[in-house]
Amino acid sequence: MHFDIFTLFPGMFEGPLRESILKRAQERELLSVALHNIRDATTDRHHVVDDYPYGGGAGMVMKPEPIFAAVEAVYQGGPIILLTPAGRLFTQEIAQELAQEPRVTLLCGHYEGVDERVREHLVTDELSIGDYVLTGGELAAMVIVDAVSRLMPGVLTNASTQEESHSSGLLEYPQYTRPPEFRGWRVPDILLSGHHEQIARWRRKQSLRLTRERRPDLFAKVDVSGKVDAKLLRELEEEEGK
Ligand code: JCQ
Repeated sequence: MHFDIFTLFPGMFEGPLRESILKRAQERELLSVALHNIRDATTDRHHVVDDYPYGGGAGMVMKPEPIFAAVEAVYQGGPIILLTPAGRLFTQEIAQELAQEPRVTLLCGHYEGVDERVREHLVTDELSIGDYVLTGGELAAMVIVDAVSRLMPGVLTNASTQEESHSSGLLEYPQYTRPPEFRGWRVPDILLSGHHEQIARWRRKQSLRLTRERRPDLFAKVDVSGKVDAKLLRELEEEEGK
């Protein structure tokens, strides 16, 4: 999979892309990321990328010409995504859809925003990573590259990403490692027992408990009508003295 990222600050991506799993995915040619500096597509003497907003007001707006020129010089198809607080909320489901695409273009806005003609006539999708305002779209773009890349076949060598939180719709169960006792705090006996069926049941129960408690919004969307889940939920209610 190939990402083209258009930004005024390509250096912001170097740390995250040069470490750990994303670095390995690039070395193994499962992932490629091309960083394009929008300023390189300016044609004026002073390489101006922003200008005052028509109608007045605070801040600057990114000019349309260098953005169109930069994207059109390399574009070979696929979605052109603007990162913006005004976008559709980025979810695991959208990450799964983007992981099917051979090429994705990410456009990082700065200043007070980008000229509306970029949104209307270049961008195909607008995504938000959450209800807060960043100094620019770069960190949001990095979140998308990370969440999508780890879903591509071969990028994660361990753990099936199918059985994890947000694909099942439930939060992850608690994890423990050695030692079995630390400062007097014991690992639950069931996890040391080697009874795989009982361990799976304990984990499912913990996921149900945690999701119901912390994320009632997610819990409401999960189908818990099956025999096993119904029994686990009755046990939880019993334990809680309900
Ligand atoms: C992305 N959640 C927050 C900030 C304007 C394109 O216009 C703008 C873009 C930004 C950067 O993105 C975010 C963001 N998801 O702040 C203001």
